This record gives sequence, C-alpha cells and structure tokens, in this order.
Amino acid sequence: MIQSPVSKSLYNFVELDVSEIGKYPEGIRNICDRKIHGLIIKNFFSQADISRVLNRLTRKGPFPGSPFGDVLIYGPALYICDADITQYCEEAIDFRKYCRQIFSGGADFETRLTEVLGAMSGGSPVELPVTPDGYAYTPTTIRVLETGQHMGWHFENQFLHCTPGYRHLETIVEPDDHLSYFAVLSAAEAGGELVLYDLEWSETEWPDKEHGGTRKNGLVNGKLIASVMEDYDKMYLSPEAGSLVVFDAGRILHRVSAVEGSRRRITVGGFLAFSKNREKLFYWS
Ligand SMILES: O=C(O)CCC(=O)C(=O)O
Ligand SMILES: [Fe+2]
Repeated sequence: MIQSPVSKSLYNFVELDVSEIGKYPEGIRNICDRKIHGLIIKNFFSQADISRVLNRLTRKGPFPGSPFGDVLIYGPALYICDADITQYCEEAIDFRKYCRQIFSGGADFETRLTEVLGAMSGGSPVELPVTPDGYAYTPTTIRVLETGQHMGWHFENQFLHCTPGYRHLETIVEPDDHLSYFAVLSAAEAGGELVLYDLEWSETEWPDKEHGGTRKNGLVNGKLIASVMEDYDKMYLSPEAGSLVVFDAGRILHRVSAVEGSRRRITVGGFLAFSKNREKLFYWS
C-alpha cells in the first residue's frame, strides 16, 4: 500500500519522486480502487526538457476557429466531438508529429508517459486506444492558460457518459474509473490551482446523455451543480513545474482556478482508464 499522503484533508494524494515509482506498482489501480485519490509524481519532466519545450511553444492566442474560445489548446479534444470522430483522428496524426518535434532532443513525451504510467499500472500495458477503423486516439493535448484564464468545473465522467464523441471508447473502458493525468510545463505564479470539491459524480444526476458533458447541465439534489457547488468543501493543489498528476477526475468535481501573475500555466494532459478486466491501461485526450 502507498503511504506518505500529501494531505489527508478531503482527498488523499500521494507525492513521490519519479525515481520512486518502482515502489508503487499498483499506484494507478489504487486510485481506481479508491485507496487513494491521486498521485503527484515530481520530476517527470527534467528542467532541460521544460526549457527546450517552452522555447518551442511560442504561439500566443487560440488557433483560428478554435472550439476552445480564447484558450490556446494544441491538439484535438475528444469531449467536444460528435459521434463521427474521423476528423479528430486525422488531427491526432498531425498533433502526434508536432508533439514529437517539440519534445525532440530530450525524452519523447509518449515514450516517457507510457514508461512512467507502465511502472504503476499493475503490469497492464499502457496503450493508445484505436478506433474500429484503425485510427489511434490522440495521446494528449497541450493546454495554455494566460493570466486571468481558467478551466471550468467538470467531472471527466460527464464526457465519458454524456457526450457523443465517447461512444466507441465507452464500449472498451471500465465505466467507473476514468482518471485524468496532466504534466506541468509551466506553473502559474499564483492561481492556476487544481480545485477539488467534496462533491462526487455518484451524488449527481445527468438526464441529458447527449450534450450533458459540454452543456454541464447535471444536477445535485435537483439543482444545477453550478448553483450549489461553492457550498461544498474544497481542496487546492498547485503542482510545481515538472510534476505529473494522476487523479480520480471522473468521480471528483474539479476545476482550475484563474491564473494570476505574468507567467502562463502550461500543462500537457489527457485521461486514463483501464480496458475491461484491466487488461490494458488506455490513455487519450
Ligand atoms: O490542468 C489541466 O491540464 C487539466 C486539469 C483537469 O481538469 C484534469 O486533469 O482533469
Ligand atoms: Fe478534468
């Protein structure tokens, strides 16, 4: 069993250095089994990796026609897709090439992520899911939050169960244990915290199985989540640059608070779930 929790307040996160992952071969399963709520793995990226990649991520502002409003996101995102995910899959091919370029000269992101997660997946191989047409899902997206920008509240389960883009993935993953991962390339000077609420997916209702994920129209005790969520206890996490966070994002309501100060917050992240019977650990974004 994993020890040394960062905080016993509200949720139990375990912090360790990347050199220690061999001691926690069941780390990811322990999150799925609710023995812990998350892991913070320090030094996933080295300082050299971070400097090299940040020097290449020079774009300011969203891509033209971006579905993410003012926020700059690199790579396609499954949660906003319709049932036909062909375009997402094609964009994933280009994005994976781009990702290999920006990480070149150091540890390749996909290789490093699968190695680190693979050391903690209880022996299950870590793989990208593949569509029935033979396309790989995107492994990750890169999220840039400028000063004042934030990520709104959500549960990852609302995407898995209440958006059309997840129709295929929903048939191949365990339905309850949908985790998130993100690695921090640049931390905000202040703000930009991961805020976790004492409100869980099982306490909420989602009558809209088609657009609930993106319209966020889930209910708790018959009221819209947004109208009551601030009444619940919270926990704040500010992982430092280089850290990889894996947590029970499917079941725990969370958001990212507004970035303060001049440094932008940049994370590379996506989602994790075991295939049926935990034969494989899938990652995608
Ligand atoms: O900070 C990020 O990139 C994502 C935060 C989040 O909502 C998640 O990891 O599920
Ligand atoms: Fe999330």
